[in-house]
Amino acid sequence: PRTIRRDDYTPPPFLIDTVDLVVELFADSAKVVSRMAVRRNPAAVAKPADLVLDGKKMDLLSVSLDGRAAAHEATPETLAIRAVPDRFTLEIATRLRPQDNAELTGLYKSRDIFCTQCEAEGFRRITYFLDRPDVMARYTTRITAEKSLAPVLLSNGNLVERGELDGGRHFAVWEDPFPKPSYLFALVAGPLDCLEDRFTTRSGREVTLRIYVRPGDVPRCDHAMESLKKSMKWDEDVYGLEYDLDTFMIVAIDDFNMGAMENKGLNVFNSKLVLANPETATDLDYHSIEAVIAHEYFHNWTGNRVTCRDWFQLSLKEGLTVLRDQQFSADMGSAADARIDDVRRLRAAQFPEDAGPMAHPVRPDSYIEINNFYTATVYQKGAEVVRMMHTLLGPERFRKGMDLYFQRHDGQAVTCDDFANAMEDASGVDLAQFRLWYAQAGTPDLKVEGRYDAAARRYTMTVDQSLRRTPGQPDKKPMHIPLSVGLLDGAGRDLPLKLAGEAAAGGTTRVLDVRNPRDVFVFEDVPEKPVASLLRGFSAPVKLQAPRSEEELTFLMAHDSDPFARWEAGQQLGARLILDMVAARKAGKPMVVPDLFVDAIRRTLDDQRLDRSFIADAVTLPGLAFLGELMPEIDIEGMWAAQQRVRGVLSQQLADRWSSVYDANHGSGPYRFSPEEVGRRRLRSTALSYLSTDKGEAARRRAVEYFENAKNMTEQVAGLGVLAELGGAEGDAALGAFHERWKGEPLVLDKWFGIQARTPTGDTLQRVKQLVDHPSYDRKNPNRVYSLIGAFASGNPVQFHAGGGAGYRFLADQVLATDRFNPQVAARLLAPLGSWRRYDAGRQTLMKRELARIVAEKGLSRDVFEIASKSLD
Ligand code: DPP
Ligand code: ZN
Repeated sequence: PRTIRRDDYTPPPFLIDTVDLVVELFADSAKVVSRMAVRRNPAAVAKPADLVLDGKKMDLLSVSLDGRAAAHEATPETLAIRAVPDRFTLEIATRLRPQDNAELTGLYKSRDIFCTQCEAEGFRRITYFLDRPDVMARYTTRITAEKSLAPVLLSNGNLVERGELDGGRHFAVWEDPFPKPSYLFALVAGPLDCLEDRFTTRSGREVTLRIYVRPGDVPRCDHAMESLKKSMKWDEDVYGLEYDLDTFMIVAIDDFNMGAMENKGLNVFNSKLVLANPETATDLDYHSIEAVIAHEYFHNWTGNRVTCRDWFQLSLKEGLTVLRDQQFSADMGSAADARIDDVRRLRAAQFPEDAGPMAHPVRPDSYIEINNFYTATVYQKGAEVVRMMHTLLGPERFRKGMDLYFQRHDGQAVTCDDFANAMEDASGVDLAQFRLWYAQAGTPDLKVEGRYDAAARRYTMTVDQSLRRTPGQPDKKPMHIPLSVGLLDGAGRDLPLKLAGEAAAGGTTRVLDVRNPRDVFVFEDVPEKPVASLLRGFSAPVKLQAPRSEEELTFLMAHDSDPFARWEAGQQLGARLILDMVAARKAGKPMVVPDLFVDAIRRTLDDQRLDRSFIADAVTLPGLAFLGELMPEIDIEGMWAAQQRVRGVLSQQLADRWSSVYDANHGSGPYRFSPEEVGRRRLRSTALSYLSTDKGEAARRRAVEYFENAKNMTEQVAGLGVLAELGGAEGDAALGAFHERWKGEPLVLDKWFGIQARTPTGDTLQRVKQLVDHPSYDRKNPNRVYSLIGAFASGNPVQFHAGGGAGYRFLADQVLATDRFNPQVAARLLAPLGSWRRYDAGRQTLMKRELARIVAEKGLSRDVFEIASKSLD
């Protein structure tokens, strides 16, 4: 397969100004006629005689140029129109079979609903086109279908006409006034009901909002609709950005490879990110729905009005839009929890990616299959990069930069550099070195040491940065890293900060510009030896090493005024002692949990000033993915044993606390999705989980009671998770009861699959294998696959890496089977095998063996080939 390189970019030789599509839908096929106004691009470098369009997996019926037959030649992935004039109308007819399209890209059927997914390169499966984001056209779409089969016909933009046709058919014509790249095209047709609402923009535009779902699901759309209205208001308030069409539509689809898609005026969503009521959706679902509705809505400006020049610039829209949805979530709930959540995710998914064979810059340099680059690096680290600009510029100048970006580039397809230029020009802040964040892969290591000179009342902070080599990038340059710090006095109060050379102290949190392999920062007029609070708010996506004593960390846990840093101190302390225990275990010594840690957790539980979500975050031990990243060689059994030991000790020694937390947070009244109520439920289920650690009779009784009395899905799932881990008769009974109750609700059963796949104890692999054959499982539905196979391979390291390679073999078998019909999903499953270098020699051999078996397979997709082969390199 061919490698596509960023440096090879050239402007398109032709432009397409308008596209008139006629899509006729039938039970067993679809016919598409596309009429395009094409002209040569004056900015093109080359002047080829032929127009070469992208296209695959369809039947070409006819081609005509200015109404006459045109000389053309088709290959499996292109269509060349010979010797074309400078300006012409091209008409192409194709036939496709949406009902056989299991790749879920292009035009496909999700049960009885026709829908499309065109990002990144799906439009070329609908018709031949210049399927690249820098070709922007105005679309008119006429859809026809049998009325009884597809009463609702939708596409982008505004509905301009609809009516009846002969033979029980009908039609609708949609016109999108905004030029857009083909990846934002969408079409939906089928039996759908909708929830309708209105929103008035601040300049007085009346917008009709519609959420389309399967008949019967309308009562589950209220939360999505509220989330949409909040998002629209927030974008006006915070960024001055208004919606620009008369209608905004969301459609929920059951078979969807990703979370959701921001098609202009017609967002298509995975139904799990739309449908919610308290009986079927958890707090986490409510939260995800709010965040993803916001994300896709925000794309209307950051992605649609201003789009990407080429797919290497994907983070231009994704990093920026993730940052915007993170800011939104922070404003809707607790900012501290939101930030902790962002960082947890980054560390669990992106840090391992940055340390593995698929490590790539936020703006990648090459790819074989672009679908493999919708990654944690492009999304989450990309958001961190934009957030760092926000930190360096401050909120006002950042907003000026955004305004300038839209002023300059509205209606254009641009690059990450264009974005950085706008930020730089609007603020006057030099971002030359900062741009390395787009170019260099890998997570920087930051070493910070402090020294206090009592006589001079001076505190000196020495910061060393380094960046390890990553594939294709052996040598790295020093980065520009914003390091946010504070200094605490002996009573835990923030000291005013004055850097050497400054006339007066300014503020208690300062952002230091780290730019060199070593930087030294001197704070003056420091009255006593301070405790440094480092990387406040997680001001940069780095791994921080600082030689702080356990006492200093517990001090920060109790006093730091920055909630992120306060939480982080606990995580660092927890990680340190777990890793010490792993080392002790390996050396055949006992694993000891120091009293200091137990005391610190007890103080956190007793601190009346903290909100419940924060307490729940703070008493949750660092996860295995995060811990693994801190080890030279990942010792799964060691980490698991140590983590369980700490849990056991906390469970025993703080038993009275867990009991009282559990009792005090019982809650009453109907379900509400509010930060307070979510926090209460989280804290209570965290306590339940600690209370269940000993697996005793009392614990089992309590868990059963909690599960059986659950008043909403959040509590049911929490109870089921605990019972599944406890196992035995209670575990089986609860799993059986849950399935019996929810067998008609696939989205709820995903939780059932997921809990079983993530159970760290028992014979999980055997169970997962049985579940693959369960009548409620559907190997063609991405949500089922991610819930079962994905959860096992990515969410259950203890079991995945156990059993002498049986988990690896199972995953490889699933990848190969899935690759035959859905390469995107198959490639996503594969990631855990790529981390083989991080394990012991025995596991390395076993993991590589499976990767080699995959690479050797005939007829492998580009998607899976790229990940598997790069993983072996
Ligand atoms: N562009 C989508 C998103 O919003 C992904 N397909 O992330
Ligand atoms: Zn996005």
